[in-house]
Amino acid sequence: MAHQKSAQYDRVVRKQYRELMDRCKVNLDRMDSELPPPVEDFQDVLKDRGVSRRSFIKWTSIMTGALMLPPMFKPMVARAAEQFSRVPVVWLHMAECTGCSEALLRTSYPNIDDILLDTISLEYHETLMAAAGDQAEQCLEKALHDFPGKFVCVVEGAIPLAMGGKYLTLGPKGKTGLQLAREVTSKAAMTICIGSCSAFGNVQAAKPNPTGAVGVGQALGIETVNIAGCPPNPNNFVGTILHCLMFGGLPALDGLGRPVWAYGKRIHDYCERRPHYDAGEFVEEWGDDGAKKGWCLYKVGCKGPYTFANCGRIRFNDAISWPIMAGHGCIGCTEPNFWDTMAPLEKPIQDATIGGGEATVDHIAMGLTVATVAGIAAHAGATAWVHRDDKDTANKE
Ligand code: FSX
Ligand code: SF4
Ligand code: F3S
Repeated sequence: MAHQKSAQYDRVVRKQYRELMDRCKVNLDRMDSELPPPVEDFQDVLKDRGVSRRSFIKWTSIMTGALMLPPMFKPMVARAAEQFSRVPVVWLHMAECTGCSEALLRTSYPNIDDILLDTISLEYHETLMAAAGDQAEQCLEKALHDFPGKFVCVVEGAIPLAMGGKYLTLGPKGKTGLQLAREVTSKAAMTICIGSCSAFGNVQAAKPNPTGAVGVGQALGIETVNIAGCPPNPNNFVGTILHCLMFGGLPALDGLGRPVWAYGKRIHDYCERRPHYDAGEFVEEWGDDGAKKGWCLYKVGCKGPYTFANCGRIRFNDAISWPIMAGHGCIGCTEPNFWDTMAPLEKPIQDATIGGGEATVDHIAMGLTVATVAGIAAHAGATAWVHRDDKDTANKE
């Protein structure tokens, strides 16, 4: 009986993937004809940077897996990567430390994600652009004029609301962050919040929050795609744009606006120290024998069991390491209010039970994976995100 059910499930999933594949091809063809022409050919850029064909193919495998797609989608990921630099992007800075831009755009040596981010068509980026003052404002006006309803608005940082938003003013006309964000996001095809400040308020909204900072979605009353993390993993931003190019719509999002493919499971589910947790082997205090043996960091405050993100799976800095591998517990940086509720505690959260809940939580996580497939299928039918008319459909699904 169980065997029959599983065979039936396999058939349904295979059929969904085949249909997705067809839609993906159609969508990529359409993107090819609709996006602005590339400044440079992507394959030439890879060659100039010394990236071999083999490395590129390896990257497509990793990215396909990260997006929770089967290997048959590798050529589609490669095609979407070639279109990546043609997506017009307007990048706004609100209240933040610019760590998100640093994490995304500065690396010691480039991998494919970095090259994609280097070649991204940044029409406006306050930190990186050479222009200042009136000139910078003109760049923004030009981008809004040239790509109405077709650019991606990326927002970094929270929006202060106290005193009518005057804790943050920008540009020669002294617009508040609130005014600027409202003006630009209302003309964008979609708004991506990069980092937990932009997504949830984060550091700027930590108690006592004198500036009244909140996340972009809350400040503007709009739906946003939240690439959470302080800073977020560049891979999750790149993968989300690739997904939009491939399927013509947003990936399935969780209740906090985070793409399920990247934030659908807990840090605890991907952690290499998990066998020690299951065996009851814990670091009791910093520097003890357990710490030297790489045991579980739960008792010294790891918040991995309460934090949803894929850090342990994709790691940082060309997959070299991630916080728990480096020896410190997760501080919950992809979750709302983590500076107030999780980061300062170097012990487990009181009253939070995880032991008896494993089966339930893992069951939910598995359900989310299936929801990803269903979500992609729904979005794939939602037509192109580059069209202003489609914004509502894409954002609501
Ligand atoms: Fe926030 Fe990003 Fe943390 Fe900093 O810009 S998510 S404080 S890493 O830089 O906004
Ligand atoms: Fe890993 Fe932290 Fe979970 Fe321990 S509690 S297994 S260190 S995520
Ligand atoms: Fe943040 Fe925890 Fe990952 S602190 S970077 S979510 S391991």
